[in-house]
Amino acid sequence: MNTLQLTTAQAIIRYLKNQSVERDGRISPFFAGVWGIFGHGNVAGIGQALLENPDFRYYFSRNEQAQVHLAVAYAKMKNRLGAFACTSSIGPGATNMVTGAALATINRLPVLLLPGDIFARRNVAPVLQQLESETSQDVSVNDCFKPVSRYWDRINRPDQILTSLPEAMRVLTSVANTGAVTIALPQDVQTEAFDYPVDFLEPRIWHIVRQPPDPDLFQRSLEWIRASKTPLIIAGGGVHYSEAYQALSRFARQTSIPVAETQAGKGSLLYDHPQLVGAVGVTGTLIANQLARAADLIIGIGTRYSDFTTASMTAYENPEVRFINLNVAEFDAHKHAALPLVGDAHLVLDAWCDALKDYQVPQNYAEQILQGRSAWDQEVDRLYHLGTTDLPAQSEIIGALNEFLRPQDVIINAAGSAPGDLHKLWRARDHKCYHLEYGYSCMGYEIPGALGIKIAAPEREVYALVGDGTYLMMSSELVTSIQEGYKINIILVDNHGFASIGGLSRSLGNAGFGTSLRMRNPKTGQLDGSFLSLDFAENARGYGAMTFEARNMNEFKLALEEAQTCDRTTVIVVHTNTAYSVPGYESWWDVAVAEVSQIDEVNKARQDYVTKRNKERYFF
Ligand SMILES: Cc1ncc(C[n+]2csc(CCOP(=O)(O)OP(=O)(O)O)c2C)c(N)n1
Ligand SMILES: [Mg+2]
Repeated sequence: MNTLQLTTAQAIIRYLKNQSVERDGRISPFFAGVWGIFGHGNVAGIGQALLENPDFRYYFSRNEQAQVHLAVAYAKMKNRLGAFACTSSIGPGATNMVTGAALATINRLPVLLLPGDIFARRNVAPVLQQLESETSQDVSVNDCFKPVSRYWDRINRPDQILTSLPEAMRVLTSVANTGAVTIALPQDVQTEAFDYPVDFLEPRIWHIVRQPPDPDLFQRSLEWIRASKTPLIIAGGGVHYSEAYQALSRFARQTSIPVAETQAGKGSLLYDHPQLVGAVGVTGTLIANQLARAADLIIGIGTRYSDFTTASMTAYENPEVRFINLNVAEFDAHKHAALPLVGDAHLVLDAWCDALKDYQVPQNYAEQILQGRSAWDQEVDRLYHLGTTDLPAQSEIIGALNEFLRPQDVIINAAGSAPGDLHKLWRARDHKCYHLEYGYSCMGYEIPGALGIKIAAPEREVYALVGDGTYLMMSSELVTSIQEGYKINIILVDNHGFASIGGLSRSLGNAGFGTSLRMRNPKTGQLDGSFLSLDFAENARGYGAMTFEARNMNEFKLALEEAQTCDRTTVIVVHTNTAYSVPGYESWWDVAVAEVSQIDEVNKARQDYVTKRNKERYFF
């Protein structure tokens, strides 16, 4: 057997750069490189290996959590056909990645995490940053990754990567099981040499499967669809990952079945598609929520049915409603006692098109869809153009962005009041123009995420809509965007704190307590003093960004135009008026309210809560 003597870390990097994926006859390298921050736990191991392999690019992030966000956004933009690895030192560098790992796994997006770990050779323990245990020497902080990883391993001998890395690749390229993969790398093992089989380091192509459905269940799905008078498709992220856009569009046109979209599924159809009824659920459109309520058949395609999609299980009121779940993951396919069609969305939608040539929704239903769509279009126009002259509404900011961006440009967001507004209001004119991380809804995802998208698709302009709360939590990758020469655009909405959680707090009788950016007030002892005086533009300028500030719509539109001419990252700080919030449209979200309280408003909110919770359903 031909072998090559390498350190564990050198072998890992060589292996990673030789992995490719293939789908529909197209082959591409799987890894675009490694993001990392060096410390003593990886600098002389993985760091040394990266130095020796300049053709496998090392990217230097500011924060380990952010680098995972960045990697995940890249993978999402690539519809999971590409990914990054992330290296960290041991201890805090490693645990900083745990949040990113959870986000990746929840959103079913691939990322390979290579946290440094404590010495496998234990004689020098406890090493700097080691968590000691009295009951085991086989515990480190990296055990925290176990519940948030789809595959987890610790490499205690150099030869273990021979079996571990192929497992990592199997999971990363699995359509049903992908997510965060964590391979913890003890600091000493990274540097130990071993004679690796040359075959192990040869190029390898992983086929991304398109799984056909079970034939019997497929036949039954045809019967269920034919029997349905008021079906509704809910398109989730799976439509993107299967790249089933054309198939879905054709099926919806042919049958006139309306299509609603989850956050991850938005962009499955373009906004002018005649069957698209828009967002569904808590942040849904009026027409989509009305159709969901009355539907006798929900066809979920690539959706996890989060509580935002199901309106906390209150969305489907028809006593006869049943579900067909088309999903690559058996786990999701079985939700809500559905007919579980485990398979690829593209394949099944094509097969439905062929088999259901005789099916059309009833005429009156088709008309309801048309009318609902046109009424919604007017509502969006209204919210885009409220006509403020002073501090604008967030919906106007979104409208101006939607009208300014080219179809292929990307809007990204994850947390705050913007996800709901964007879900309802964004008009998608390109399948990949809308990027919402709403599985984990993690504040801080937006700026690193924007950079990940830009690296995945440099030909597109990327605009991150970022709350002031979110900006304060994680703004540092602005620096990385400048370092790497990738221009991203930040629209920073300054509304003095958490408009979203503040509104939620007030709606539940809690007076917005602790949700605005105010000084501690010596008189009350509370955080109800004057607003913090924050100059976000000054802050971003310090990072090297081009900055603009707007206090009305005219200034905002002007800033957008000026930012477009800049050759590097831009930040537009726009001050808004939260009084003009976008309403909800006949939906509900279960946020538990105190059962007893000394505050009248809380007791009232509780009564309302108990009534609404009664509408939550189980499906057996
Ligand atoms: C990391 C993280 N911490 C806390 C939350 C809970 N949370 C959701 S939205 C929000 C406030 C966001 O404030 P901001 O970014 O200013 O957006 P706005 O609500 O003003 O639109 C918080 C704290 C979260 N989603 N992510
Ligand atoms: Mg805010």
